[in-house]
Amino acid sequence: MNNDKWAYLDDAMVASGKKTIKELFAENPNRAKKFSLEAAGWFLDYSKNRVDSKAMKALVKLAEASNLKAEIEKMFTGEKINVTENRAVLHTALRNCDPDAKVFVDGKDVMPDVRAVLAQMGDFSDSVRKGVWRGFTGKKIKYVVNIGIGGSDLGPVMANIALTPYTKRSLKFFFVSNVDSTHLAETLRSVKAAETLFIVASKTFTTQETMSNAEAAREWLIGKLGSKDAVAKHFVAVSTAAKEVAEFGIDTKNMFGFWDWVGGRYSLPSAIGLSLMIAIGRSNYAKLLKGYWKMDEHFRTAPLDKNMPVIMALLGILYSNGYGAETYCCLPYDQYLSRFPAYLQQMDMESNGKGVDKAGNPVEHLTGPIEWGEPGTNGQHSFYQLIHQGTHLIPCDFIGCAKTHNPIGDLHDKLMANLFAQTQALAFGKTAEECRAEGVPENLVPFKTFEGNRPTNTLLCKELTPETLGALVALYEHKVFTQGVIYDVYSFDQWGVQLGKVLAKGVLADLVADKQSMKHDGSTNQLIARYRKAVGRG
Ligand code: G6Q
Repeated sequence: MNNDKWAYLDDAMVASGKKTIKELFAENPNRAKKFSLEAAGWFLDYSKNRVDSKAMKALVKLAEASNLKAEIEKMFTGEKINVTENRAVLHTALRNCDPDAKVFVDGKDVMPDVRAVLAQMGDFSDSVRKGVWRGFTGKKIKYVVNIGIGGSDLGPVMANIALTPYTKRSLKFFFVSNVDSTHLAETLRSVKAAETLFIVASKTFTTQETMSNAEAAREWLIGKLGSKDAVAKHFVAVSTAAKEVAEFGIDTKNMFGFWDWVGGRYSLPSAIGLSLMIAIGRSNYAKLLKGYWKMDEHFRTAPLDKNMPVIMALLGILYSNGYGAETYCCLPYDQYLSRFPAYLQQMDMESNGKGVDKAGNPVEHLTGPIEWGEPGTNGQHSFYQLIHQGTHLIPCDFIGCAKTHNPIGDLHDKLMANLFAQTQALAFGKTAEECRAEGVPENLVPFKTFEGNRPTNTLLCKELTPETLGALVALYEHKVFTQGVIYDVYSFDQWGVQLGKVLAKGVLADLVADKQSMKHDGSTNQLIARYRKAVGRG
């Protein structure tokens, strides 16, 4: 890896720091056109950023010096780029819509298996949607409960909400993730056992939260329907672990497989999307995959300086490592995208939240940002104040759709007006002179002045559809990939998640033991003792 590559970021900073966004627009009236591009149904306007052509060129050099093109090819062609887990990274194969495509892992073409599972999911979804699949007592399925956590939950939840207009409204969907019994209990209060299908979604089929919830749901079902035989009619599994699935009591005929080369947070287009396919139907699901694929193709083939995920990645690096911005904000102006920021949070923070480079040395730069966000316009009435006038620099992505699925009067015009106006206010601010010209009393001028020069991207599509949603997810996946390549970190492992899991086992043993071991640190021992006393085990 070329360590001198960071000099390109210095070059970009020199160019970037020369003029404010306002000055850049004054200098070049065609700026908006120049710093915009289209891909896979999305339009990106990145003109309200602190960049000119020079800065962008230097940033693209940073990507080139990181061998980005070669790294992209390694991912798409199944090289084992997830080195610490010795795995290929092939979520792109899941949505490869080319009927002749072949993608090899260890000399085996994975595409026939990908297509076979998709067909199996399609047949199953059809049978649930059409009422052919019946529960133990012969009733049709009305409630679908996905039990999974992390990558086996966040994608299905996000997409189920995002594609609500495409869902079969007579079916009700629930997602149970938390090992907090309230999550399962409240869900079970809303469903009827004889009409409920549980999808146990777990790549490993060993995750504590998911297996505990699945076992509790199984006991509840058996209790309600009075027979163990009911399990086969009300439980299916999405997993890579056939043995564990069979041990749970699920017929492996009703297991939908995927592979170790699908990372949890990248698994929405795998069988993990089964609940979504049941909700929106197989043809809409195919459109979702097509959207992903279009963005995949764009990412793989477009030159770096016209490549949407690459440009967004480079701008992110400019602000984090050039300007020291530690956070990044995603602001969808579409209620259906309300869980998109949470979904992105896992995608980005679990992928690039790493402190050592590929050689195992501590990194000397910031890696993945702290991601957060809320749908607009709600955020405008809470945290936007800090983005406008606070001391932190917070680059933001604004996401909007030209058409709404729910036209009511002029509400959508108002929503979009707010989106555009926010990016305007952040970029151009308001000077003291402008305040005075408006008659703002002198003592209030400092408070009503907006510095501006706050960078934003605006992403627009015609309408939120399965296809545009797929493309949007792929856009961010590849942005995160690009940043990981430039940061020189392994983006596809998540060792940081493991430690807490292991320690929780030791703590649990102490919570339920006859006698507390006192083998932990002073604070943890005290907390355990307090808990034990409160629940009568003291
Ligand atoms: C995602 C992570 C993590 C994972 C969950 C659930 O990339 O690996 O969020 O998805 O821990 O794992 P299982 O699907 O194995 O239950």
